[in-house]
Amino acid sequence: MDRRGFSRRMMMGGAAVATVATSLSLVAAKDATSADSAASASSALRTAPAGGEVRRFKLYIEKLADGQLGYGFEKGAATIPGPLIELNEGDTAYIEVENTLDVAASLHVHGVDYEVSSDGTKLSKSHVEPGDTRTYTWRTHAPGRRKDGTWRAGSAGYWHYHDHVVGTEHGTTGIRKGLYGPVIVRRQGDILPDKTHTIVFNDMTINNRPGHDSPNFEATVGDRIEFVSITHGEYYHTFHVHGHRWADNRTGLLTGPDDPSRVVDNLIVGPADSFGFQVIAGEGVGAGAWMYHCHVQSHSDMGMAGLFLVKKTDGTIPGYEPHEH
Ligand SMILES: [Cu+2]
Repeated sequence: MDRRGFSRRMMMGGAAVATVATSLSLVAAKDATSADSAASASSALRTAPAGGEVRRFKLYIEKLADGQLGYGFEKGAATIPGPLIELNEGDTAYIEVENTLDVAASLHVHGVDYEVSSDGTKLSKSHVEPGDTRTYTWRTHAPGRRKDGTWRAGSAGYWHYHDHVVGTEHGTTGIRKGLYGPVIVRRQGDILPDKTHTIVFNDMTINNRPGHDSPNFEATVGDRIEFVSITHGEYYHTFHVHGHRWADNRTGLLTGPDDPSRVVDNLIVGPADSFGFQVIAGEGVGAGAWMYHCHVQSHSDMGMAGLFLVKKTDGTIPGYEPHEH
């Protein structure tokens, strides 16, 4: 256990727990001096279990107070982006969608397996009329060899769902007004984060927030933070985070010293792209108000920028004046 893990446990636990953690941490710290520190940290990692479960979700499609649209797990609780749907390879998800709008809407997903009756398009008559409810079925699978010897990819990945009906037969108005959300399918053994944040570049907004009012995301130094990046709308963007890097592969993490994946801190993205990655907040750089933004200069100048607020364990952020942003 490293110092950051120790400090976080101090903050999270009560005094009695903290005392135990202190003595354990000291022993662990001694061992770590002679061992590889990464190996020491990995002993505390949580990983994704095997899939194969049947999962049931209820999604409400709603109009928000400001006229935008959102998906939510509970009535009156719709958000932009919609809630994260997290599955493990092999899971089947039944998603009951209730459309509370006065126009038809749908749920269309990328990346997972579904029959055309769960496509979420008018073309396949798999939309939801106003006031109606429809259950969409998503299946996922682990990778494996086909009978012909070729390799079939698994479902694991950073995907997303969105409306495909409101406004046009491609859901252009629905997406523009906020009907989208993240899907993560994990493979058994994938490292689980402490927290997941979704950042959607939609036209010139981030998560449909107006320019210069983009969402900020908070973490404490040492937290394992997962970001899901999704793009919608009319434009191309580039996704950039200050002070942190990731691997341009399925998980955003290198699997070992010989993993050939390119390490990046900036990726070009276009409509309906999605990817995700994990960072250790402030690793090697410390606490701070780290910007994330679209790196198309005119876009960042128009407000496509927000903050990854990485706090010290005492809750402070060096050099950060909240009112400056
Ligand atoms: Cu941009």
